[in-house]
This record gives sequence, structure tokens and C-alpha cells, in this order.
Amino acid sequence: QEVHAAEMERTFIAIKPDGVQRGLISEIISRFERKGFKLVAIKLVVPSKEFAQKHYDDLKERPFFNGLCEFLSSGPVLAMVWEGEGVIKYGRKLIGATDPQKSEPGTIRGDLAVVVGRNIIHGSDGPETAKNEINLWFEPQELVSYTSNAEKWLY
Ligand code: 3AN
Repeated sequence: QEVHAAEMERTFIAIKPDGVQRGLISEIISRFERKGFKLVAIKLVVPSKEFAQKHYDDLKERPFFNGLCEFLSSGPVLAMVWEGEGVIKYGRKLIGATDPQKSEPGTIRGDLAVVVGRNIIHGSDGPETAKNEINLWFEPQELVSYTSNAEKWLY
């Protein structure tokens, strides 16, 4: 049955500078695509350190906060919004545990990353953060609403 796009759950996913520079963009996007989630916004940006601090505001008391913000602003980040039923929670499942030493094989971090400070990808951890992060990284008009008619392109 059809679910109107405006009602569909959305999450913010970002490939961090290490993932971009290691050439993992297509690998990571393909995992979300093959699962069946829908890409509704994407852009490559180098965030300022101030912007990174806003993004990681909830971690500002942590000892690694400064290094984390330096790192996020050190190069291009691929910012995306993905849409689909359960995408926030399942996106986190695709990503794997924060510490790549603890993420299961088969997850993005489990397969592709080694240390927590360079864990290649970010994903919103709940509905509230998803909304805030999408608003922080994207203008409303950058989110594209469309109905997928895949069968139209198959012959
Ligand atoms: P997640 O990214 O899985 O939601 P958070 O929100 O706890 O995890 O942490 C955000 C980011 O902070 C992580 N992706 C990681 O890059 C960094 N981070 C978390 N814990 C540490 C740590 N102990 N040392 C260095 N960086 C950390």
C-alpha cells in the first residue's frame, strides 16, 4: 500500500572525511539502496569547525569533543537524508556499534572501520535527533519528494 512521502520516516546519514577519502561512498550508499531505503537529499560539504560543534552539541562535555569536531571539519563530508519505514533504527543497525572493535561483521563499521575516532559514518540516533540534524544540514527545498516507479525503467 502507498504511504505518503510526507509521512515517511527520515534520518540523517553522513559519511565522514575518513570514509570519503578512503573511497567508501559508493560502498556505503549501495548498502542503504539495496536495503530498499530511498535517498531524498545528498551533498558533499566541508563543514566549518563551528558547524561541527553544533552537530555534535550533545557531546560537548566529552573529552574527545574537540578532536571529533576538528576531524569532522577536516575535509569533505557526504551529507544525506534517507527515507523509509524504520530507517532511523535500521540505519543504525546497518552502521553498527560506535566502536568498530565491537561492531559485528556485516555492518558498515564492522566491515570497513577499525577505531572509534575514525568510524567513517554518522547516523541519527532517534526521531528527535534525526529531525534536528536534517534541519541543521539541509534547507527544506534540498529534500526531494518523489514516488519511485522502478518498473517504468525496466524493459
Ligand atoms: P554514534 O556515532 O555511534 O552515534 P556517539 O554519538 O556516541 O556514537 O559518538 C559520536 C562520535 O564520537 C562517534 N561516531 C565517534 O566518532 C566519536 N566517539 C565516540 N566515542 C569516542 C571515543 N571514546 N573516542 C573518540 N571518539 C569517540
